[in-house]
Amino acid sequence: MSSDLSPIDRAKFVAAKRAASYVHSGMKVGLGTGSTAAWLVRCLGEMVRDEGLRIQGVPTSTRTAQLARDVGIEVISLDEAKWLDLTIDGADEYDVDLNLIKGGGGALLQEKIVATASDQMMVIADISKQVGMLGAFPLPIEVIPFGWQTTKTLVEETLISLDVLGTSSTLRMNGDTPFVTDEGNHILDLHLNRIGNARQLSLVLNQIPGVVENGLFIDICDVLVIGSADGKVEV
Ligand code: ABF
Repeated sequence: MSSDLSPIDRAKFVAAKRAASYVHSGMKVGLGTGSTAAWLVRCLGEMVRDEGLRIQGVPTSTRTAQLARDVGIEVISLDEAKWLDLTIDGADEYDVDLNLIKGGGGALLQEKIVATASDQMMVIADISKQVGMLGAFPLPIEVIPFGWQTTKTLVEETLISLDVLGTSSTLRMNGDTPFVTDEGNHILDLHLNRIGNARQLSLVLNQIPGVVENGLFIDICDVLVIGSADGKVEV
């Protein structure tokens, strides 16, 4: 599966492959979204097909649900699962404390709900996602469409009051129209550069009416599996 991969895909693949080795029959597994998580789903699909792995997967997006079904994984809803043994997902950034920025793929809301409903969350990533301080990657926040421009103004005023560097935000677009999440919401990407106090920022953002959730994952990730292009994996 990995012979013709680009260096970056090889790094993602080896991280995903290692993470898949932690999955055993009988487990209920949260399935992340994004290109790294897609490698995981394909690896698990191979294990279902070739090794008789029996798992139930709770996808974090419609595209992951489709891929999981395509590769033969039994898909159930979070309400059917109620609680999960393990969620494995990608990230846009991670720091030394295992705090994350997620949501570049637009699925942060389901990703956060599913990860929080799991005994353990494992993040798979290539080494390029590692940062000293979160914030170089624009922080996604999911907002309801009603009054989104007012919400955007409130978010920017809040950032100014917190003295967060860089205060601009942009509405994520899909061509000529606003990007729409699986929940029917929009995404604002906050260009902050550095997030000094991620915990505080996360709490404050979620208090703004119109904000549904933000892409800071604080104290949610338990384990990092980092892949490199040379095939090495660090856990
Ligand atoms: C999801 O996919 C996200 O939360 C994150 O935004 C993104 C990472 O994508 P990729 O694995 O393609 O780099 O996990």
